[in-house]
Amino acid sequence: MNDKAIILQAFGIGSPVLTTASLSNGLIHGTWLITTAENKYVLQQLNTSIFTNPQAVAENIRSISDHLSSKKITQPFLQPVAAPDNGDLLQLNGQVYRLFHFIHGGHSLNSIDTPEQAYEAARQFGLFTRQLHDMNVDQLHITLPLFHDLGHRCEVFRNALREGDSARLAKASSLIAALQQHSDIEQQYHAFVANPACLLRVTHHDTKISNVLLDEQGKGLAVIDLDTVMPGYFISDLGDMFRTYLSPAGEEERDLDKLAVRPDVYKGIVQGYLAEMGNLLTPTEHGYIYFAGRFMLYMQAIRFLTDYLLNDRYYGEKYPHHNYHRAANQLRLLELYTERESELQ
Ligand code: GN1
Ligand code: MG
Repeated sequence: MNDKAIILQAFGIGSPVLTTASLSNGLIHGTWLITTAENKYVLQQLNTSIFTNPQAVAENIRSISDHLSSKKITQPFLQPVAAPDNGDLLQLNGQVYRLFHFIHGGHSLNSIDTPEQAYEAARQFGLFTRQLHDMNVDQLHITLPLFHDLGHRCEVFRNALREGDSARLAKASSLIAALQQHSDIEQQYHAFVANPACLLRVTHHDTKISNVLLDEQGKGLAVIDLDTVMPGYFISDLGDMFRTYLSPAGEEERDLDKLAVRPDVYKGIVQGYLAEMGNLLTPTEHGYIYFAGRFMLYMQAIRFLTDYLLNDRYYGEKYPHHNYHRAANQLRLLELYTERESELQ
């Protein structure tokens, strides 16, 4: 019996494992599609150095799943398989695993080609927050403290400017200076969170396109990867869609001339998100729609650059200076986005 079959058996699934295929394209966990004689499952080995409290993550996913079940919605959603004696987690040979029922009839994309795809994806993330609107956000654990707290990210960045690797600080000097041109984003962020009309909601916090399932007709089916679902602000979800959908070339692209901001995709994202959330957002929040993109691009550029200066502790690197190039990419996209402000607004 291979290791995946042993894990499934430990989850109480005796049906023989026919195939296992790696599904990983995220940076954090290991993910496999497991097909048994009777069913399909998604197995994940959790990265517990990033999610140091996997139990809290599992409890959040269970609360959301239970809340959606209680609403008798017809749309599929992510359902964890209970482990025998430890909530939804299985500990085996020093590793932590979880298992989900596979959502049938869905596929995910790795990039956005059309405004319609952007609309469908954005609508799914809007629907997710809307369907959980009547859930008390305080019921959710904060699984990654300060995750999208831009003030905190900027503090850590400023610390890296003092204590980071000196050769890397020298290499990144013009990138650092160019990023500092956008420090107004931090002030705007503080004004946003201090405003009582900007509300904490059930927020996904990782709205990249591969986290949405579409059906065969290309219509939105479900959102997946609920690890970072926590109380948060709509600018995180909307902003990460701008960050990851607007450009035909993604965050790994090193040829910065391939980056672009597509206004028709911007429109698709906004219309899709507002189709679900338009009535729930406060008038003040409506005024921060464009800002959401600046917020997330700036924060991701800062996160990659901080990691570069601190020798890639968090994201790792697949080639020399990888996080430098990722940061340069996000900064360039931020500049392109900022140039088109009046048109996008
Ligand atoms: C990480 O592993 P993945 O791709 O789901 C990160 C996100 C970043 C993203 C950048 C928990 O997400 O916040 O935006 O990389 N997730 C965590 O590619 O740090
Ligand atoms: Mg993720």
